[in-house]
Amino acid sequence: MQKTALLTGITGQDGAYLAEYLIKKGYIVHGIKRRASLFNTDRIDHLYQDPHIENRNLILHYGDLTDSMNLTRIIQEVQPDEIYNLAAMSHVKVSFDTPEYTANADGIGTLRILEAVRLLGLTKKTRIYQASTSELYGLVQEVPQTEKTPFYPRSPYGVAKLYGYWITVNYREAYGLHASNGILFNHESPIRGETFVTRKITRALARIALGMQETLFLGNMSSKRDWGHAKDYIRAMYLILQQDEPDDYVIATGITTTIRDFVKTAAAETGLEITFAGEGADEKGYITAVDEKLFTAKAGDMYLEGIRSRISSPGKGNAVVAVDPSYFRPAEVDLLIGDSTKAREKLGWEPRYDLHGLITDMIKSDINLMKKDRYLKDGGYRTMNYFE
Ligand code: NDP
Ligand code: GDR
Repeated sequence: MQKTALLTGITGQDGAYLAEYLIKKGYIVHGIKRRASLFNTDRIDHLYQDPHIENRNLILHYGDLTDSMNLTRIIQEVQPDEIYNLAAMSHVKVSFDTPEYTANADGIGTLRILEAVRLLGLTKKTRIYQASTSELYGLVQEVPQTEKTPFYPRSPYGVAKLYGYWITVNYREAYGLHASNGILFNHESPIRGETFVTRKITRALARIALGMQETLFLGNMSSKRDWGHAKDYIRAMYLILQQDEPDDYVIATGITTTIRDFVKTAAAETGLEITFAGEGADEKGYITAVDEKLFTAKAGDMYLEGIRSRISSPGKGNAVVAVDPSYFRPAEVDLLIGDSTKAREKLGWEPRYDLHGLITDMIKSDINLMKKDRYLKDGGYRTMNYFE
């Protein structure tokens, strides 16, 4: 029997990878996209089929997590075997600017889906995956974090997701729904949103290498994150819904790295040695050496002269990384490191990428992307400024 899945947030990073994965497994995938003034289906364009052809395996519906009637109607029409609730206002810093909307979409949005499944009499048929997050741990109460570590969210996003987590548990216990939380630690990829720190770094380094950007401005470079590859993490979502019993699982690599070290490693991947000098808001990063052979292989020899001119001693010359305190958060999550023993033992889940593999993938893709911009610019065509 061909299975049907409904994905909220299908236009996002995880939605795009999961849709591709499920289609390859033979699913019919339905997705909810928001109405936007521009096309917002870039990440799933390669899967998208002309709506005029029959027997499509990817079908999109307009919708929004803040609209119960819309969600109920779509769930009724689709009668999904599995729902993956991936939609969210997912930016922690932005959640401080839009706390009410974040609570509505990320918190109550989860309730709307659970309640629609219940009201439509689908409790026995439809399994639900809730995209929970390591941001629940916030001010961490234990290192590393497991399924048993108490939560202490530190942002409107984290608090909204806390509601999403518990309402999922509550519907499971109260109504017997097959509803599970994946407590996923940060996961990144070449299609990660451009304003999350890893992608911001890999894109900026690619632009610096090609002579298109002077400086990368960052916020707190001392926080530590447990970063995995999104391709590995969407496999865990699928496995969670294939279990006989619903449950909650931590998905993480178990290795944590500072933002500063991510910058250094991503730069090294491009052939650039970055050395930091200074403290706090005055900390800056300088290109102190170039591995010309590696740089040529990654970026091309036509950019060598430009990058040589950026070499300087730490503390002197023109920095390529600087701090902009406007990126600091009103409350920060300093350290995340997950223990995914339960997922490894019960789901048989293992990540295939390590941090180095993730960075290689992201840098390669961003250099390609920025080369396209560079050619367009050199040809006199308009390109985006990408100001955040
Ligand atoms: P993205 O920000 O890339 O994607 C979010 C998706 O949600 C997009 O499709 C977006 O649409 C959609 N969306 C946002 N608001 C609404 C709304 N009100 N109604 C309907 N759709 C909406 O996130 P990721 O793919 O990285 O993450 C997927 C989920 O996992 C999110 O819930 C996130 O909070 C959670 N998570 C992510 C982690 C990570 O490291 N990536 C870790 C742990 C949890 P549009 O494209 O139009 O903006
Ligand atoms: P996070 O990811 O908040 O962990 O949430 P993000 O990449 O935004 O920040 C990680 C850390 O980097 C620091 N930082 C910066 N962050 C951004 N975005 N921009 C900067 O310039 C910058 N400089 C330093 C941050 O302060 C933070 O400490 C992500 C999202 O995907 C959530 O949806 C998800 O739930 C969690 O990961 C797990």
